[in-house]
Amino acid sequence: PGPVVCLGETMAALAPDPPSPLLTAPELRLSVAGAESNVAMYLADHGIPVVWVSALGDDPLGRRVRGTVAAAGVDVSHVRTDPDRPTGLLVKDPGPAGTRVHYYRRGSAASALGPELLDAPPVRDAALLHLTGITPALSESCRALVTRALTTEPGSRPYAVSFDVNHRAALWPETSAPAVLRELADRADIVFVGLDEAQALWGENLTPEAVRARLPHPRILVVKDGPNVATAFTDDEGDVTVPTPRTTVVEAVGAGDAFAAGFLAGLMRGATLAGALRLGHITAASALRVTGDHGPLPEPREMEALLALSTREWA
Ligand code: KDG
Repeated sequence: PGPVVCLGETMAALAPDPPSPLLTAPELRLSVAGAESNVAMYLADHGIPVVWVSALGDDPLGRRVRGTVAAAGVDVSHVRTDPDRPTGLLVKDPGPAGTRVHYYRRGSAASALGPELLDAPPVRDAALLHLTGITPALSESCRALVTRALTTEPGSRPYAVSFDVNHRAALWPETSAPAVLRELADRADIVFVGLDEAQALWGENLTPEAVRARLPHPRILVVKDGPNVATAFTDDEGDVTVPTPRTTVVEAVGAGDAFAAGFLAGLMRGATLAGALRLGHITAASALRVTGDHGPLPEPREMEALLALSTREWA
C-alpha cells in the first residue's frame, strides 16, 4: 500500500512564556503549529511511514517549520517553497477567560494549495489521505481541494480519506461552518469530532448517537468526549466505547491531533477498534502532558503494558 499523506497548513507559532496576556508579556516562545503535521509527527512516532504535503514561504520561519516536522521523521520532500507568499503565523494570547488565537495567515503560502495536488504523487498514490476542517476555511483553492478529495463520484477517489472536523471558529464567517463541515465530514471514510465541537456546530444537547445520526455515512466515526470516553461508530463492527484514562493535563492543544494519529496507527497495524481507541487515548495523553503540541510517546514496553490492561484496569 502507498503511504499515509497528511495535507494542510503549518504555521510558525508565538506564545507568551510564561503564559500572560500579549499586551504586557515580555517574552514569546517560538514553535510550530499545524493540525495535520501534528498528526504526521505522531504517526511517525508510531513507526508509520508518512508524508506531509503543504507549502511554506521562502523565509526563515518556513525553514524552521520544515526542519521541525522533518526532525520528527516525517517525509517533507513534497512541501513546496513558495517564493511569493509567506509562511503563516499564529499568535497565542492567554487571558483570564482562556487563550485567544490570532492568525496571520491570509495569503500565506499554504493558502494557495489547490486541487491539482490530488492528481500527482504522493497524494495520488496514498493509502490514506488525512485532512481537516481547517483547510476548507483557508481560501477558495483550499476549499476546492478538500471538496474534490472528498468527491463521492464512483472510482474518482483512489485513497481512503480521514477527516478531523477541527472547527476553528476564528477562520469561518459567522454562519457557514456547520453546513460546510457537516457535508464534508459525511463524505469521508474515517471522521474524528469532539463532542463539544459537534455540539457547538450542530446542536447544544447532542449525544454521541445523535452526532452519528447527523454523520451517517463514514465507515468509522469517532466521537471524542474529552476526559470521559471516545466512541467509534461503525457499520460492520458496531459501536465501541473506551473511557479516557486519567492523566496529567498541562495543555490540551494538539491532543486531538495526537488522538487521531494513535487511532489511525492502530487501524493500520490491524488493531481492533477498542485497541485503536486505546492507542488514540495513549497518544493524546502524550500531548496533554506537555505545553507544546508534540510530546514523547511512552517507551515501547510501557505502551505494550498499557495496551494489555484489562478493561477494568484501563481507566
Ligand atoms: O491542532 C492544534 C493546533 O496546532 C492547531 O489548531 C493549529 O493548525 C492549527 C490551526 O489552524 O489552528
